[in-house]
Amino acid sequence: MQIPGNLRNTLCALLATVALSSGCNNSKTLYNGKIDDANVSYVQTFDNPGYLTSQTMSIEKAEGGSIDLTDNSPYPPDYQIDKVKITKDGKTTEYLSSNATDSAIIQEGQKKFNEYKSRIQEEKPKEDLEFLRNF
Ligand SMILES: [Ca+2]
Repeated sequence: MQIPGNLRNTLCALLATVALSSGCNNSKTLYNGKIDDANVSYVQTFDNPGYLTSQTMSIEKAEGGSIDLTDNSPYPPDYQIDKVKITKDGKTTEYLSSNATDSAIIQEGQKKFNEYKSRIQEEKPKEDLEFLRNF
């Protein structure tokens, strides 16, 4: 079949767009809700074959301030925090595990990550049961 040049270019651009968007990282929200007085979200991102590439726990306190705890996992994910982002008083500071001077912050961030991860494991089934009952 002969396809005119212009149409072919359009089709190629369209296919490239589809290929590009399907090749983009996917993210999955494992939790998005309230734990005590904090809004918490736990999101994992995956590359195209479906390998976990990073996960971030974001915790925002009602009285102000938020933290993002990110595990930029090598394969397989190690669940060890690599980045802590602290936002308070309108300022954001990032701390990295690769930076030796940031180790106290990374350690504390790891504690929070573990703490909120187990809180999510407790809260999520309760919330889902509630949802199911009221469905
Ligand atoms: Ca890691």
